[in-house]
Amino acid sequence: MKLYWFNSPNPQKVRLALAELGTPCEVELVDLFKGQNRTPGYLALNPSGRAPTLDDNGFILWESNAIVAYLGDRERRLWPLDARGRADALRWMFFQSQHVTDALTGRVFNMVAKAKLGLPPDHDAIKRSNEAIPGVLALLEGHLAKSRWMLGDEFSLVDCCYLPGLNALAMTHYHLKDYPKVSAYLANGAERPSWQAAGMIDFERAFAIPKTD
Ligand SMILES: N[C@@H](CCC(=O)N[C@@H](CS)C(=O)NCC(=O)O)C(=O)O
Repeated sequence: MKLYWFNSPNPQKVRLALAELGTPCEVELVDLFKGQNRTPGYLALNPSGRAPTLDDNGFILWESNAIVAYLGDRERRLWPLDARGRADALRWMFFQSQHVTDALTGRVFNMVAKAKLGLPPDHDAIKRSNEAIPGVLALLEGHLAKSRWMLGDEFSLVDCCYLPGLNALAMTHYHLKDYPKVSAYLANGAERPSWQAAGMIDFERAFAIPKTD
């Protein structure tokens, strides 16, 4: 199995899932900062030109949450295998990929990736993101008040889909402390051995941005 990845939130979901499952996988860097996601070779694998992409012995799959779901079905662990459990997992993964990503991206992309590239931030995008973030965080706060992990008492692969984005948001010095359950959820995720194994700590070091306000 081979994962084409970059150390950014969507590929990190898959690295976390692989680390949690203990599934051996070769990892090849697709350096987004160098445009390696736009080469003809990479586009032939993943026409969306984004990371991650998984190659499981010739089965090519892109879209991070689809890859995580595939790994859950393949390994049959940390993943519900009954119809309702799976629907619940997919519900939270679709919500993450649509609404959480929509809300967070303007802030994270402009304050983390663009800062790293030395590009000027799009302040309108940050403003729109700041307006959208409280809605999704309030929903997650309500859910996590009743549930230690996204699917209940036990960690699951769905958590691998939520933690990287929340971590990137924390790196923008967002006032996550106003959402104590979300903060605790992120802290608990970061304490798991998979965090280090997936290179999340390297990501934090590489993208550490100073607090300015
Ligand atoms: N919906 C896709 C989004 C993938 C995505 O946007 N990945 C980012 C890195 S976190 C990327 O490759 N960006 C490069 C680009 O958009 O050109 C997924 O979940 O895999």
